[in-house]
Amino acid sequence: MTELAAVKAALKTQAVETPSWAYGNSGTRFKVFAQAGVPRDPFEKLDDAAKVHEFTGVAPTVALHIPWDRVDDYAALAAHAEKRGVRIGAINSNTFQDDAYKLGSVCHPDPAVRRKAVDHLLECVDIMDATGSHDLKLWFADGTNYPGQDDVRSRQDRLAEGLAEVYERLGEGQRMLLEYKLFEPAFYTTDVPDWGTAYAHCLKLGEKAQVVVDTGHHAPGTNIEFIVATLLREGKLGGFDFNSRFYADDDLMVGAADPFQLFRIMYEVVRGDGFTSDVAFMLDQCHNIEAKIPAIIRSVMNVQEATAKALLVDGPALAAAQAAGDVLEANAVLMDAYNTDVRPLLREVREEMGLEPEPLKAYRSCGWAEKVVAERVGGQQAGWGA
Ligand code: LRH
Ligand code: MN
Ligand code: MN
Repeated sequence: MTELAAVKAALKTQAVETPSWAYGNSGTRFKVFAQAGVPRDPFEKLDDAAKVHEFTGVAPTVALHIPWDRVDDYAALAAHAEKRGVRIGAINSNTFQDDAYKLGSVCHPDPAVRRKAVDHLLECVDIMDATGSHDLKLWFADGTNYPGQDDVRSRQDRLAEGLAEVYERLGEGQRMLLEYKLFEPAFYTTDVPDWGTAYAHCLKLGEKAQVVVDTGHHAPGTNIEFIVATLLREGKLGGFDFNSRFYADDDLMVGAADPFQLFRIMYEVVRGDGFTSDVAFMLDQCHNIEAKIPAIIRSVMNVQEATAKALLVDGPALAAAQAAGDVLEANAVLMDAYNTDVRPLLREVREEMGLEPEPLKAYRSCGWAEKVVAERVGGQQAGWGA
């Protein structure tokens, strides 16, 4: 295979998972701007996700968030996905929107609340069984607002205990993906604030536990690609929640705020064989003011463009420059790849996949947006922000 053929082959097998909640109405804590035609239930979210896959060819799975996507019959939901040409991806737990969770969920000082939280996580594994999903994605809003509010060490013990119970329940081929976040909603301590804490818990739990890097969950200036490289080296990178941030957890389209950072991350993924291992490339975004399906298509394309550039890095030239201590040349090799216009290459890749070369143009002219605006009245909110 020529080098270019190998790049194209990698791009064709890329899989970006889209989040069900990105298809629903969402907003900030100040206002949810409702849009016409948004899905009214999880089945319709899958219909929209299928459109993203139809026009990009690389978005075959859809993450669910429970209870936002609660249905009576999960097997029916999975069958619906299959009929539309997509599959159910990660099951995201939600232990942050019940009154009971004011002081935390799995780290709560009251064992009854911890029980409720762990039961919810176990329910999520049941949903994985019913839908064929193999990833349980855990993010905890747990933390404290004031020094002294609770014992930091005891909270870690409670977390470890809860995670261990859920870990034991995982079946063959199922994973637990633990996501960290620096702050919010807790403002003093967060119980899983960083990759180190997530890594320590995952290491203790075992092979089926891995870390999720949400690109919006770091302090400004954090070198995320270094974290990616480290986790990959340790076999502990389970996946990404991709999005962009300008300030905090902004959940904007990935690659919008800092495409160079996305390229650097994807380069470490390529360098660490992340494409051949089981890393889940998920989006975790909210489209508050922009049209949702086109925004998700744009996001998938942004990931593709960063990936294409990362794949184009001239590895031998880079290694030679690095070995020679040629700082400027090494940097130039990387920047050459970053500055390549990969859009013609991606148009070619799509045509070879039997797709329209311009996914956004193709989507806009397919009539889906007009159809759902006419048919769907009373779109569902993504779950928060009201
Ligand atoms: C938390 C988070 C986590 C949740 C999602 C809705 O900020 O990133 O992944 O499940 O947002
Ligand atoms: Mn996330
Ligand atoms: Mn987030």
